[in-house]
Amino acid sequence: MSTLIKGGTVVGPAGAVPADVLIDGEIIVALFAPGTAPEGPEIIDATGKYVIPGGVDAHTHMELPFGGTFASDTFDTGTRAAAIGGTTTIVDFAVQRTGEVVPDGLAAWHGKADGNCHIDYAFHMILGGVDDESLKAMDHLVGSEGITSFKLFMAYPGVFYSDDGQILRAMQRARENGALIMMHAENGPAIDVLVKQALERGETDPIHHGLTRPQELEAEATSRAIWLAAVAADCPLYIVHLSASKALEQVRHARDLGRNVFAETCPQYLYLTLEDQLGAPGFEGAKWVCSTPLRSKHETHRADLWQGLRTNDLSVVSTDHCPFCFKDQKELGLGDFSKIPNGIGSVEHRVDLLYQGVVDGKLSLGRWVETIATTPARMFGLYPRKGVIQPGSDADVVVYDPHGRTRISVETHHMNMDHSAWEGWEIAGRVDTVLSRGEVISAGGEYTGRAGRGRYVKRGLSDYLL
Ligand code: DUC
Ligand code: ZN
Ligand code: ZN
Ligand code: ZN
Repeated sequence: MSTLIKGGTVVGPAGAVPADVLIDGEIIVALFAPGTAPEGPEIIDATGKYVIPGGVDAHTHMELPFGGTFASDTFDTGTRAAAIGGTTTIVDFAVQRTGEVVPDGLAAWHGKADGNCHIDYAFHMILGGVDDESLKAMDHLVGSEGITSFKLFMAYPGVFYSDDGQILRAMQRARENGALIMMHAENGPAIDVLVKQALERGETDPIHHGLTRPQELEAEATSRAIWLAAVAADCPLYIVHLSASKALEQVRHARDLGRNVFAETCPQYLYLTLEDQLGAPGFEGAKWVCSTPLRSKHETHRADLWQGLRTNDLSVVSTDHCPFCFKDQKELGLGDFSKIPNGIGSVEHRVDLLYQGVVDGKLSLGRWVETIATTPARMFGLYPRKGVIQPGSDADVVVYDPHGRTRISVETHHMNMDHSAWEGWEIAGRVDTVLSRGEVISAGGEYTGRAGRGRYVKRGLSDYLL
């Protein structure tokens, strides 16, 4: 079956051009100057709208085990919400839990995801312990499983944490097998000291989560990761969920030196602040507990992050979608902020939230598409199958209405969460129609996809490997 998306403006990193997009089956087969396409195919009218590659969210955590509970979105609920919000591929983090072997962690993740996803999905692997066995498993994942990126944690001693020696070994191995190392860059042992001291002073409210994770400890870990990667023969390094000006400075400096260092930020750091959390009554601030934490509006973070996106010192916007309900989940931290599960859920809103940046004059149209779709696809070995509208690519396409508006609320969102960190936000733009591999799965607010239609995608090596 063939479909023509007609009358719209196709947007990619290089800018916007009026064109009609012809899809045959699951694949984009041609672009035509307006009005020059052959007659016959089914028409999707995109007049007055943007036609963009489906979003690629390279950082999600469906069902992540954390602090004695699990992230509240399953692969079913989470990928459905993603799809409705214009994201057609996620890269989720499979987890090797500490004490578990990598293949068991991976099998468990396929067990959660396979047959349940509404859109295509791929995995990174969190290494919960770096040793001879996991390093060997890393080679196997890169060579045979389509998993070409590995996340390590400098935070959370005793849980996911790797020490500097383990990090160096994993980086050296990545340099050999072509993988990318993703880093949660916060100095965990130092944070643990601050947390303990705060609790001893009786400071138990959610706000102390952020206050005990100062940006200096993010910057220090970011810098340390950058230098460890240098020692590992310039292993490519990707800093996840970068939140703060001083950490960005480290990345910018490394990139100015020509180092193969990349970073992502997330919508919450571009828009939300510590003061949003402070303003919430009582324990409600727990809704904004995430790591890295939200930063103060009185400092330069948000403006610096937007600038970093423009200058490409920040290459990607992912959500770090890690939803927990308030009831029974966030509430685990009543009386002790350190027991609040860390995470905010936004997988449904990333495309819209970043379009608001275009409207606000903070991001160009081309850069919008590049940071939410094209670069994540290239960074994580999904390109040109994903992240671009060109002949031969999967027909993952979003028709985006720049004149529409989106209101975010727990009443209307599709994520499995009993609250929204973005409650009441009114933003410009609206996802109109979503195609995943040629199939219309969402149109005009009506969802027609189904669980199980999403396929596991084996990824190649990063385009950014040198
Ligand atoms: N880091 C993440 O990337 N996600 C959730 C929690 C965390 O610390
Ligand atoms: Zn295998
Ligand atoms: Zn992290
Ligand atoms: Zn994460």
